[in-house]
Amino acid sequence: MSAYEVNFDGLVGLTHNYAGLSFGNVASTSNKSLAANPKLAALQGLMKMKALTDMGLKQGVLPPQERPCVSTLRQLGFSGTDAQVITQAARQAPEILSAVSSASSMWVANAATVSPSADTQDRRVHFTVANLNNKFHRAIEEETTGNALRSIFADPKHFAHHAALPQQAVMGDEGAANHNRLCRSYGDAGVEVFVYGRQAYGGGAEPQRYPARQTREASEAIARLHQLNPEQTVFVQQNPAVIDQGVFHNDVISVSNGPVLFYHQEAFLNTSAAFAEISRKLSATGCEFVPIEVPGSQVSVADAVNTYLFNSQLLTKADGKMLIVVPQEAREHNGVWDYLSALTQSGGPIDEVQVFNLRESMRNGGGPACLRLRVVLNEAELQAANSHVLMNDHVYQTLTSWVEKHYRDRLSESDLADPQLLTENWTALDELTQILHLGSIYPFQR
Ligand code: SUG
Repeated sequence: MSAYEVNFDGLVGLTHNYAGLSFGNVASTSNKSLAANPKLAALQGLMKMKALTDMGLKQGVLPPQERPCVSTLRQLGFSGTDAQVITQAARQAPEILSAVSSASSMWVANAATVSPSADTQDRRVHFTVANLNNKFHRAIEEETTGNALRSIFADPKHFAHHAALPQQAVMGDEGAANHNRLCRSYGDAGVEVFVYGRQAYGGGAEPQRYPARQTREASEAIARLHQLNPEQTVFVQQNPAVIDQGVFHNDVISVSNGPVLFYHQEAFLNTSAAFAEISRKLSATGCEFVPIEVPGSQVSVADAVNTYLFNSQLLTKADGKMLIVVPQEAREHNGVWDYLSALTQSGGPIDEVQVFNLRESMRNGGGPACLRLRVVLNEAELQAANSHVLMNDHVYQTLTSWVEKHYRDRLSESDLADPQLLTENWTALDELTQILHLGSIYPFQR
């Protein structure tokens, strides 16, 4: 059956700031305390969504979260009015206030793992919300993420929603950022490739410097929940040495689309065994695997981390060829740009590059691919989803005006102590749930 890849981008939240919360994510820690511009960040994201929509691609939007998260602060013992809760937290535990104020849900590649109905036994689209267990500021995203996904994909005839895995390091799960799907075309059965950073039980190689956020145990649990056919599922370990160089998610070192896997030479452990398995399983679905390896001699792992070459989007165009969407940083690096220019002229499947300025998000380690969650939907599933979250001229104009009206153009960590920021958030998000017809998805609305 024919199907579309719909890219749902996370709308940047009103508290976007640089708090240095993500140990192992080089951009996050090295830009700590820089002043951020939430308005610009949100507009940069919307411009990407609009441009891809204008190219005829299907694009949706996912809402930001309620931040600061007062309910988490109350859970941690702060009390009184909402304003008092924030003031107390700012005085007694500024790190905690900072964590519960992060706009990190914008990186929706970490919202959930999604399996299209063509791969699942009950022929429904399956979603498992990521527990994001490795970072406190992200582990508190799961409830609202689940509410948003269940609101947008509501019909149980087409959509199955699973709760996040248990909040424990053994089950550390970072969602679609560590999940690739290979297929002939989107509606065909494909091979789902789960990339994990470590195996919690049974030992094996692990990074020494930075955390491996995804475990094999979590990936296997998701494959079971999604009723995937073991003959169409592959588990591959990410190379621990690249995690130690700042590759905190697999989507910082590889990206897939259709039969193509675009990856760095050092991305995986035991690459040849893994690729033989992928190739065998994919060919059983009638599709030939097309790996495109970038050698370390042309692009180093450090260059990949600094430019986010692999945190790109590979998108299929109307003519069947692929477009690669990269951040401005990849354009500004001579070696990486030379590589991209040669790639698009090589006669291979990727024949066009588009560059976007996403600097506000990039400074926190979030490139084009971090900002989007891929959801493959057939026509009936697309009809069943909430159409108000799909991007078009009207939605773009409405959201742009909404951002212009509600967002600050400067935010630093000290501003998080201002209780007025909470009021601004609630007012804006209440309006947003009406624009996008989401219902009451936020704790403050319940
Ligand atoms: O989880 N950064 C995010 C970036 C997520 C990128 N996503 C993907 N690669 N798919 C993270 O590390 C930084 C927040 C701060 O420091 O203020 C942050 O959470």
